[in-house]
Amino acid sequence: MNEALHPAMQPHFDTVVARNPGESEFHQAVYEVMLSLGPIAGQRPQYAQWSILKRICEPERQIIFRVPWVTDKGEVEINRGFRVEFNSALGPYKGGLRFHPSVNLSIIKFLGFEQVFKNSLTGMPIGGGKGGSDFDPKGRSDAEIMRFCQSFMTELYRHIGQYTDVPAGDIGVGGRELGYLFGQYKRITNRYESGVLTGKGTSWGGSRVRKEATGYGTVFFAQEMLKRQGESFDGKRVVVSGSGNVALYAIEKVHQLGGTVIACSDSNGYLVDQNGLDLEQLKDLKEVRRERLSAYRADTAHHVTEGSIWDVECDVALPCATQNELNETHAKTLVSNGVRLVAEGANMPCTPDAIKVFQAGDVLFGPGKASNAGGVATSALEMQQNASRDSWSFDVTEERLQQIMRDIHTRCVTTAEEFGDPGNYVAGANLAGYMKVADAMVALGVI
Ligand code: NDP
Ligand code: 2IT
Repeated sequence: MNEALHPAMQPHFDTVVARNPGESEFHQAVYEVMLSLGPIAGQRPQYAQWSILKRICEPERQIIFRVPWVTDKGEVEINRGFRVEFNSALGPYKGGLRFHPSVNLSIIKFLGFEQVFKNSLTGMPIGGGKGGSDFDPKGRSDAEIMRFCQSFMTELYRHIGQYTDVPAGDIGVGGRELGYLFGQYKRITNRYESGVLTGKGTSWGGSRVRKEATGYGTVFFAQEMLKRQGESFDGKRVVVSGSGNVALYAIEKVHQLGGTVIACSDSNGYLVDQNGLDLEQLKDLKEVRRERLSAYRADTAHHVTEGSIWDVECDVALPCATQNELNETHAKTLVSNGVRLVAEGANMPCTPDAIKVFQAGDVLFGPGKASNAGGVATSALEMQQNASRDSWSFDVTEERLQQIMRDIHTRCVTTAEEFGDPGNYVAGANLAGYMKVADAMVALGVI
């Protein structure tokens, strides 16, 4: 975070740091948005009117709660649960739940803050929020996962609702966890309120394409970026970090568009196969058997536990694992290896210094707020289907997703041009996302 902020933004940023001590991820997310907002200062005085910037950095509500549960051995474990309801100017709070041992208030606040602008950028009527727990699902039995989810929802249920706050999945929370969470909500409230959670199974109120949406959406967004340069995925060598929900379906869409994914990773290392990864084997490994990548078997593949996945030479890099997984050094390696495009499938995977390296190196860079918005956008489509008690086909839903990603791309491009920074997707996404929320906040008064 070396680049100076606009003088009108710096005091606001200093206040955020002082009011939220020690929350480095949250500071970083605020810094990245404020860095892009410079051109607004002076040009759009209406946003100063009701101190929008000051209010937008303060979550509307922050909930922290105890989650007690019993292991298979009969021991009592205690975890911490979070839900940060960040901004509801555009609609009910919307955003995922993350179960990972690293989760703390700073991480949930950074994710909630990002979500506000991402959701705004989708053009759908959804506010922003995020939640989760420091619970570690790795190595836990199915029964333990169920008991944890039930205990988590026993507190969370009082804060959520289809018109209030609509959680979904994120790291460590997929279809299985959402099932247990929804079951407990239904039991406690005695309501089959489908629209209270998204990412549900398709047989009990879920939307087709939601599982695939974040990965597919990221690749659709990257496809638009390439198209603008007269290029396509055809023949491109692609590296995708992670091997979870976002990564697997990014790999699937790249393969469908004629590219070859030659590497992916998990927290124990990375897998390289210059002939292209076998997606069916990966899905079986990760979605069914819940195993480590080291269990993958192919004659031409090798598993690496040293160095970084970003050492692998490629045309396109899609970071789809976690925040700050790609730093300045990694970015320099990618640039010197000739990378053409980087699009974030994860939230804030590239550090600010890495982004500067890409931009200085003329690499097309798609920020997560824009490129990974397909997941939450399809969640909004799921809410739409629930509200009308309807269920759309895979093709219809995928077409809607692709159009949403095209629209987000156009919004980023035209806003960046409008503010005199053509081709800068970071500026375009932050400015467009911010203005829509800010307009609504001005209209709704000081609340
Ligand atoms: P999953 O839990 O399905 O997969 C996460 C993947 O990232 C796993 O391969 C995991 O490896 C790896 N990973 C997670 N944390 C770390 C870490 N600290 N260090 C190294 N590797 C790590 O999560 P998702 O695929 O859903 O989420 C991935 C990213 O995408 C997150 O940033 C999330 O916020 C973002 N995102 C998700 C959306 C969604 O709809 N799911 C929507 C938009 C963004 P391991 O198994 O070894 O832990
Ligand atoms: O970061 C994200 O956008 C998500 N984890 C998905 C949120 C959602 O409500 O679908």
